[in-house]
Amino acid sequence: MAAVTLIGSPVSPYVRKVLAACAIKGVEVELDPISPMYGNDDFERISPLRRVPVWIEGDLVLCDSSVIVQYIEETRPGPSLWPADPIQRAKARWIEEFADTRLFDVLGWRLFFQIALKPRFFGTEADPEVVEKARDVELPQILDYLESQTPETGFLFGELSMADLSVAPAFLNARAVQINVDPERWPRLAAWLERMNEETPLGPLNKLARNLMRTPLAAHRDRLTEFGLAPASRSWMGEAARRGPMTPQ
Ligand SMILES: N[C@@H](CCC(=O)N[C@@H](CS)C(=O)NCC(=O)O)C(=O)O
Repeated sequence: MAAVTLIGSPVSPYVRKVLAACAIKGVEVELDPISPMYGNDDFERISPLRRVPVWIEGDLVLCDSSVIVQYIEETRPGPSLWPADPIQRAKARWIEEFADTRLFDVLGWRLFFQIALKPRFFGTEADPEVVEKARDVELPQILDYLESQTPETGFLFGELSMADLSVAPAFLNARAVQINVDPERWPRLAAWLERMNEETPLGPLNKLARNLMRTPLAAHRDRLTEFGLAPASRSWMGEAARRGPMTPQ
């Protein structure tokens, strides 16, 4: 199999999702840890939505974390990334879909992007109405639902699966903007998030993401080796931040 390059900063929950899948399957990748906003013209040619992660393996270019993870599952030996039972597997795929859409809309776009990235990359302040509604109305509804799906012990479907690794990463980004899961109100979810950090490959990746959040973009490549990841031999990073076709205002 050809060497793999993965484009995307581990600050992205979707990139950590793919890196966690690689860790479980023992797949080695070279990483170009760019923020998608800083992708250059070549990046836009291979990622028409200007989004990360992007997987490059020889002539194959894949966009979208779910597509990439499915490809890893189907082409690599090692432990399965999904529950064996078809009913459990279908339910796990729904949780992945919920995480990639509704959960990320609120934690990623309406909280982390608004509060942390918009001012830093585009010089515009967060919209307080968007942030307040996301924090006080939308997020509690999501957390109530996830609490109802979370067991007291173990992982969402018993063994660790992509369901867990799709939901958990964005909570780190939320925590970076002081949005936490109250353990009094959502005890199972809060305890499961601890287990995800302490007992799964997501823990070290979260540590790397926290480190990168405090590091200037230009120095991100240098941090990878400290965390056991290989930097890619080329980069798709451009000069200035640009919005993609689906970046919110
Ligand atoms: N459904 C996609 C979503 C990927 C995504 O939204 N990635 C974010 C980073 S966390 C991104 O690249 N955003 C840039 C933009 O939309 O402008 C996936 O699962 O990979």
